[in-house]
Amino acid sequence: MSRHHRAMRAFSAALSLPFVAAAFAHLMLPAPEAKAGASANARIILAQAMPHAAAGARTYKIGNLVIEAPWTRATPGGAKVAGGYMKIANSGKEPDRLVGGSFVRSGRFEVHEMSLEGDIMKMRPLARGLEIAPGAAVELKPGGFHIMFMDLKEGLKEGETVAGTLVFEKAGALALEYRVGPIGGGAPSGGHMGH
Ligand SMILES: [Cu+2]
Repeated sequence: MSRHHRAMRAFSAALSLPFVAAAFAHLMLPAPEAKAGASANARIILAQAMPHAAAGARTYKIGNLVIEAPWTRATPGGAKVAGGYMKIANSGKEPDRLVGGSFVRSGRFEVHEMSLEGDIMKMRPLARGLEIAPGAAVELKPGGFHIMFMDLKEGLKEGETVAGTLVFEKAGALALEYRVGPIGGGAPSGGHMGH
């Protein structure tokens, strides 16, 4: 079993199944506004309320990109991976791509996509990075596109801010801080909330 698979299992265990299902369902079902907006809007992933990140969220700008409310989650004891989330909007005329970055607490930084294969959520690195189309916004969120902080050197605690960078193909590098929200819905042991 690869290092990535182990990391993936640990990450999945940190999420509650109902939450993942809800987040994924949101990603798959276009909201009414998106349907009305014709094909030009088809690539826009609409923002979902993100209560963890709402208070004191920061917005960053670089070139034509606006990065809103970067956040991550507190890690259960010993976890070696965490997800990074934010909304990235591109007001320019050209596409740009999130191609890399860093996070001071982790050894590695990857940009991932998630998809449901059968009953199993799988995630994989995006080889060419994540495209942000002109005039569009992409939300990185649990159950969808996300940044994966791997080989964490130290756990993340709720209420902290942790520095990092994002690197865009055209806009360049941006320094930012992630707010650390609470451990996601599931039991700290990784068990599901089964009732
Ligand atoms: Cu991932």
